[in-house]
Amino acid sequence: VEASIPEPQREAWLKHQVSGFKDKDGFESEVVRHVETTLARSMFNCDESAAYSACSLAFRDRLILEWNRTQQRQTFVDSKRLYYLSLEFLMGRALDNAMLNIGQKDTAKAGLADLGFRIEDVIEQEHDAALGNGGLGRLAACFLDSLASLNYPAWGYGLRYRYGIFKQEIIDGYQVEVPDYWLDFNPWEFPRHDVTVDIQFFGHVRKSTDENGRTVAHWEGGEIVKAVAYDVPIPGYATPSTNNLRLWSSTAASGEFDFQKFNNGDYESSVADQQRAETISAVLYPNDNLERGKELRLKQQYFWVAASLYDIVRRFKKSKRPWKEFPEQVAIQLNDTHPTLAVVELQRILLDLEGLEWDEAWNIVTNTFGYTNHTVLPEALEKWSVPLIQHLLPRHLQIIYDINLYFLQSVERRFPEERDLLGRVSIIEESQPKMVRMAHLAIVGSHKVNGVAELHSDLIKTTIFKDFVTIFGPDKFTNVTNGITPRRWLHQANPRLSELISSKTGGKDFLTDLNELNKIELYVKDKAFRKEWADIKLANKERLAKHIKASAGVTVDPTALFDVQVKRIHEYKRQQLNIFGVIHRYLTLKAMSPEERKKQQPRVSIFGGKAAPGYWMAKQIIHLINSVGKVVNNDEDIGDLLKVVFLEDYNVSKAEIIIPASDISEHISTAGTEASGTSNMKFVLNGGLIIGTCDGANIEITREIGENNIFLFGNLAEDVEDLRHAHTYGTHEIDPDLNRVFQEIEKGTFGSTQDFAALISAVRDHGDYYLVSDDFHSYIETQALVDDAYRNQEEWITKCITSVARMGFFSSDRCINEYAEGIWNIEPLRVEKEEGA
Ligand code: NBY
Repeated sequence: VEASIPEPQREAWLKHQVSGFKDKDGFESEVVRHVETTLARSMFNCDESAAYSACSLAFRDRLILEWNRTQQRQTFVDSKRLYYLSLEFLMGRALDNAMLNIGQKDTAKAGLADLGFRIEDVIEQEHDAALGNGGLGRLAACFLDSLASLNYPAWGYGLRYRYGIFKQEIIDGYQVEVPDYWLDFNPWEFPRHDVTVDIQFFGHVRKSTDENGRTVAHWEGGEIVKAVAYDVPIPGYATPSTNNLRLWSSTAASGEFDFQKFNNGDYESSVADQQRAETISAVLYPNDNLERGKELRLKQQYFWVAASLYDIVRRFKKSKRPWKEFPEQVAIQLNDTHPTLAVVELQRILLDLEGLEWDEAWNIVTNTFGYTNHTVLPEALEKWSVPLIQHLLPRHLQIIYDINLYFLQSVERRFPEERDLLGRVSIIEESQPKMVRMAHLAIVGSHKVNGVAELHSDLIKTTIFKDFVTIFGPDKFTNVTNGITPRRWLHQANPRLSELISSKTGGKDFLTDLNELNKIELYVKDKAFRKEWADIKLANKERLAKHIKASAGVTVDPTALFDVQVKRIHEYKRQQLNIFGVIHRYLTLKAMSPEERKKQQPRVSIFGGKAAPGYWMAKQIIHLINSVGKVVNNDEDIGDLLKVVFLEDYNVSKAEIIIPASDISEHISTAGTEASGTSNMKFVLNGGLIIGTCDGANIEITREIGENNIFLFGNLAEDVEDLRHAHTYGTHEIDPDLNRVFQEIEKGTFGSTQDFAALISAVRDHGDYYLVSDDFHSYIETQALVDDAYRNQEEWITKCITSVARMGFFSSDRCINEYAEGIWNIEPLRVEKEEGA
């Protein structure tokens, strides 16, 4: 149906064109209007939550107008678009970000004050949009901010989970998971009940022959679930460009079957069908870096991928271009292997529905996709069982087999001598049951494959994907080092530091060109600048100290060294190394005379992060941290010399409080296991130093800021294999200091020894896979260097300022420009600023 208004009537539309609020007065009247009409309340029952809702709606109205103009412009120019497919978008709060990106936070602050509210309290009302696990999901959110800020035509596609990542409660020192129902009232989404796609599952494949003698496959039967689009506007910073994040929600298809059941009086089963359909988008899987092969997860993946591709193809077909131009109009990036079925689905559309020949279709497919790998951990590499795919997606399995056949044939022709090569690179693993290796499928189906930091990109080329480099050549494999958005992670999270920087760099340009930060290096010796710098850090630490008191009940001294490790709890990230080090510190302090103790640097060890609900070892680590805290924090010999805090429910909005308050943060993964890390960048950007291993982006951070400004320790990635081999086949000597720590735990100093036995035996008896003992001594020594360095506050501040000045490289703007040029081949498209806005 043509929905466009005919020419003669358009004048009426133009005459009544809507525009958002322009100033404080306009803002206030929008807020009052929303309170009184949209929310049906009044000044007699307007609490902070209502103020939040109304304020958000006022901003949302503005955003959607710019969204409309951006989308119209993109449709009109019809240039190439990027589609970023990610099962996770860890957005955090939207209101503060929208106010800052639009440049109207001061307006809102004054307006809210007139209406009787403090803007900070209003911002605090918002529930985090927590549709992600950790780094991978937050990276997607930073990318959306940069894409919009750089005016790239780009959409994100994801799932609208009813429950985001669980809320973490700490009860008696243990993690307890509570569901995160966040959609009660979400002013940031626009339901598009008119944008729906029917998604098919199960059924069978029938083959027929068309008039040209060509075999045609028909996927028939099975069941249909309906995908409904929800759009979230993504504002660019200091630009009218507003991109779209489209999230799909599942619901029952209102097909004949339902009606029949209903008419037959089978009301219960028609409700059950509805519920079963809604289950698909109900919950985010809470595993990071672990794949578990659940059927519902595969359903999620296909549901989301099929809906997104249908949408993308529908948009392309409107342009009436020939199919071969598809890759000139469309770039699709696969955020890890989670959306890899998109490769198969596009091939199916072109082959079965559009009637293209295999080779022509496959050419289009491979020129469209790019694949980003985020891990080398074997347990995180996705595999799906062949029988499961056969059952759920019978036609897709056939296509996967055909892709594999043609791929292996070409490999065999080129490497006839290499008998083992075929088995190693095959998309199908010949196990029992057979498995589809999603990373292999993603590589074969894409024109570029990238890692997320230099070391990681080198590692995938020399280890897990080595054979594919031989087959496709080295140019297919590339690196794009991760980045973070300075808008959220500096300007929003640390407004005073942002203000100080802008006063020295000549305005806010550093927020769109982060290399401008290097100008502050000129002020590294400026007394007033340094004083203000130190004041800001202290104020941020005071704010965190208040939060620690309120949430964990622990009193901490804001002048102590704040040592922070916040990230998902995982053995490879080695929170156990950190807590063993804390115990070592405690024992060392206990052994000192009171006089000696007075000379020691006071420290607060702050932990935060969620363990996957099924990851027992990670949960034991949390329990140990809390148990150590309970003992240390109540030891009168120790006092303020050492406090140990576990902050409950680490998420994006808590990160915005924690990160600006750190003096040192820990990024201490076993070398070669952390693909990049992105919080390392956030901490340094906020004037904190880091202690870390030679892993992920730590290496490039060192290169940028200088090795005098970072505390590196531990074995190198190149030595890990040999060390592990020695643990298993040689004698495994545990570091003596670490052994003392183990003995103390086993004495029961920190309570129930049973729970902690597994943490100890992983190191002592089971091969110490993560090299905790090998790195322990070097870690303890380096922590002592941190204490010494911190005592020299003048030197310390110099290190901090110098580091911040050199962090320009780690903007996600740089990162997105690299993708745009090297992988997506897309150009910015500016939208003119609206008259009078
Ligand atoms: O991606 C992280 C990496 O660990 C980190 O080093 C990197 O900086 C970041 C961005 O590139 N990976 C990550 O967060 N992965 C997940 O959250 C994740 C989630 C689900 C699954 C696997 C990994 N899964 O298979 O279900």
